[in-house]
Amino acid sequence: MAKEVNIRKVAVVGCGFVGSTSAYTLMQSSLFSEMVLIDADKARAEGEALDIKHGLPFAKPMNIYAGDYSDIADAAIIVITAGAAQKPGETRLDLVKKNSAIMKSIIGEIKKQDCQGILLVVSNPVDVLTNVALKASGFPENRVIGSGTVLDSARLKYRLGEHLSVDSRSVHAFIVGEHGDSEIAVWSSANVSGIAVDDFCEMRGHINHDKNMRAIAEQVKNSAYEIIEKKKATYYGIGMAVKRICEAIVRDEKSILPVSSMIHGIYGIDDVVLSMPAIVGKDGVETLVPISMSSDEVEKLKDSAKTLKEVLEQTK
Ligand code: 6V0
Repeated sequence: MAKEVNIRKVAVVGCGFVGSTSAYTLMQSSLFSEMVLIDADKARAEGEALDIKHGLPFAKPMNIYAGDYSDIADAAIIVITAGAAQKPGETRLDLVKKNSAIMKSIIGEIKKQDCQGILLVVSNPVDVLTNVALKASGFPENRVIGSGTVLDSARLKYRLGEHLSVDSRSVHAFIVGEHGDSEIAVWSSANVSGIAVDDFCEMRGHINHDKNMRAIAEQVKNSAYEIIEKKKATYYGIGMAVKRICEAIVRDEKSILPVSSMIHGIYGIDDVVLSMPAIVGKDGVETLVPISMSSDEVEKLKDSAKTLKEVLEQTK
């Protein structure tokens, strides 16, 4: 019989840069009282658990340990960050075959435990791997989420906040579609505390909207490549994004986050996993929020869905 879910327990599978940073961020969040770390390299998981534990006297008590798959049976959230990372010059989609095989093997282990928790996929290409995880696990669609464009949207908010000299938390803007090269910045609904982004730009003395917005969207899209070029991996921003998604789930916040999930029939897009704003709470994705998009943005979203479907085909 399936073990009852412990809402205060999280598992992190894959303890490289992203997994260990997510674990460190989760330790500081006080969201959980138990965290199990799993990695193909057991010594790595043990080392990370030990290192993170030494921060506990400065945080809240918590049981952190390196374990194996039998320890995840009652975890409320299983964060999957295992896989090969993007190399300089390599697109996220180049990683697809390598990481699909890893994902299938991990899901096979998770299935054996009859878990009732939520799968939060972070490994790239995240949309494709969330799809792989969904199909391989047989879990209901609401319980299989990808971190999607939560990170990209944060990068966009950050850049816009910087451009407009305003707190990035007052910027409301989404990147949707693929977490990657075909992602779309939804300018048509972007606003700063209810003021349309173009109007706010004018208020701050910026007049060249189209040029500026295009440049900002490009910077956001290329920021992972830039960081990888400079420091080999990205992990702080995604660590915070993982914490934010876990928070929405554990506290049943019903927050609107652009996580990656299975799409059925939005703008004619069907049976593909990509990011759209969604209400996220204790059951994972509760429902999608169909924000208004211009016809040009919708066309780009359809192209993004097509790209993802084609890549998914390559995994078969
Ligand atoms: P890393 O530092 O190489 O860590 C990967 C870890 O996975 C290593 O510790 C491996 O031992 C472990 N691993 C490999 N295979 C298995 C397995 N079968 N079971 C358990 N553990 C395994 O990579 P890094 O942490 O930098 O990146 C991890 C993944 O996150 C990559 O796919 C990145 O592309 C992806 N990212 C996703 C982001 C997002 O926004 N979704 C952002 C940044 C990175």
